[in-house]
Amino acid sequence: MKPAFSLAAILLIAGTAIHAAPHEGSAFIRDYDANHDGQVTRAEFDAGRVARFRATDTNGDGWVSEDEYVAEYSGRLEQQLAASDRSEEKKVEERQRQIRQTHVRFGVLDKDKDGKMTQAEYDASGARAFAEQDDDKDGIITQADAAATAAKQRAAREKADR
Ligand SMILES: [Ca+2]
Ligand SMILES: [Ca+2]
Ligand SMILES: [Ca+2]
Repeated sequence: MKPAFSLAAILLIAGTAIHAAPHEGSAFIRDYDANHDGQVTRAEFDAGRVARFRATDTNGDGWVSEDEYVAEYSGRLEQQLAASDRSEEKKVEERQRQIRQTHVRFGVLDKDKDGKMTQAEYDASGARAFAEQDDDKDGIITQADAAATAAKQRAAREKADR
């Protein structure tokens, strides 16, 4: 198996599995739809990523450490878990799984393995996430794109769970 494939698989499973339940809607669209028209353009996404990188770099030194990365993700995860109607037991499992995956993801995204995620490394991961969400590849993430992607991710995750 080529390394590029396992990277894609990790991102696919780890990136958005938390909002796989259809009634919870698309976290991707909720996160990046700045003008609230129900879809995400590339411009909205890029602006959102820049803002998120700055917010994640809590000590403002220009790069994101593993601790900063996990802390930022953990904050969003807790919001999603709070909004979810799953049982507490399931939430504990989900939390452990997601945090573990987030550490793995940091290691994968930190391409030169210096423990620092630069804006360029962060942007590369964002570009992949956008492409993955844009099911019909027209450069805009609509609810239909998000639903199609969520269905694929559910299938991938069920496979990974087996
Ligand atoms: Ca929008
Ligand atoms: Ca930092
Ligand atoms: Ca699209």
